[in-house]
Amino acid sequence: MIKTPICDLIGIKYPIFQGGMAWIADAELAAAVSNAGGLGIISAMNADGEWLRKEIRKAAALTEKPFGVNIMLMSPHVEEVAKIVAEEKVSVVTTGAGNPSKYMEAWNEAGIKVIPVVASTGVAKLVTRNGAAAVIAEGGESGGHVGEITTMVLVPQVCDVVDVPVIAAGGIGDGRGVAAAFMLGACGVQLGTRFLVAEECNVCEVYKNKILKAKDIDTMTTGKRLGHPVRALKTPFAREFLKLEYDSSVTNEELEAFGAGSLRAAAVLGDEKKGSFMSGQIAGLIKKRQPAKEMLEEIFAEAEQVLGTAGRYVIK
Ligand code: TUI
Repeated sequence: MIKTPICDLIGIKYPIFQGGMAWIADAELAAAVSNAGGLGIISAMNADGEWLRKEIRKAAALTEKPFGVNIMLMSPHVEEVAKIVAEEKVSVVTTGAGNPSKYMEAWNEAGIKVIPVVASTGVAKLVTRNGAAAVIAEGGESGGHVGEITTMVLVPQVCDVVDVPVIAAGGIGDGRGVAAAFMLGACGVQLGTRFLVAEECNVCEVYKNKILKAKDIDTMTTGKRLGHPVRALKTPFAREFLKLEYDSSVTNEELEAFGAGSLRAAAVLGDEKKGSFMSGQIAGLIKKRQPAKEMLEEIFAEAEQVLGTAGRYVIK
């Protein structure tokens, strides 16, 4: 059996979070992951507060286990959703794409465990000083909005500067990745891409099939020019975005407009020309659809087996 400090902190069986993927991580996926023993997370994405309130209540009706909400700090509705998570008293709030410090006092007062995603040691130290219960150190192998530093490099450095539990994210897709994260000092993991092919994930079939077919080199990052690089599968849309990004006659506003609605176009419509199929580099490792429960059982059985052999090159 594997049990780490994050299991006790949150009240979960397996030390695994499901990433809060915009347009994808809904109440059904979150509840399925929580029921399976991990921490399911609803993405507040760019939706308004009332949508989120309904989704939180839907998840609460589907599971008695703890679940979380991910707040994307670039959302136009961030102030409203920040209030609603406190009113609804969700167990955990994770944040992404920015510094959540200004909301943290209110969330902590509401009894929420605040676990920000960080992409650098600087932000890790800052959020910990401001009351983070744990941090998710996310490397640039991840899908979606990414930082520069890889998981291998980021996780041990974050572990060295904070005294709260560290969850590793980015490039983890199976039990070997979980074991490696533990070796780097993390006591939990967050996976996004693998959950895209969970039976309970409502993302469209086109998206799931693209993940299942992807190879190691099939993702790319775009959007550096706009200050928010995004990793996604190499599709006609992503290649066109990169072309426009390198074209100095295209303004940033035009580039933003080209990208608007692209995540919904991928997740809901499966549109190759307009859709941004955000995915981590680990997609190449993901080969089968499974119910969330089976996925978690398989990942942790493998982690246990791998960790059992961790000392094999140590000569005494
Ligand atoms: O947030 C994510 N992944 C996301 S958000 C998203 S929606 C979106 N769509 C288009 C453009 C931009 C966003 C899709 N995927 N992951 C967590 C994450 N957070 N990765 C990196 C960071 C991060 C970056 C800077 C966290 C903190 C940070 O702090 C800088 C600062 O001081 O503001």
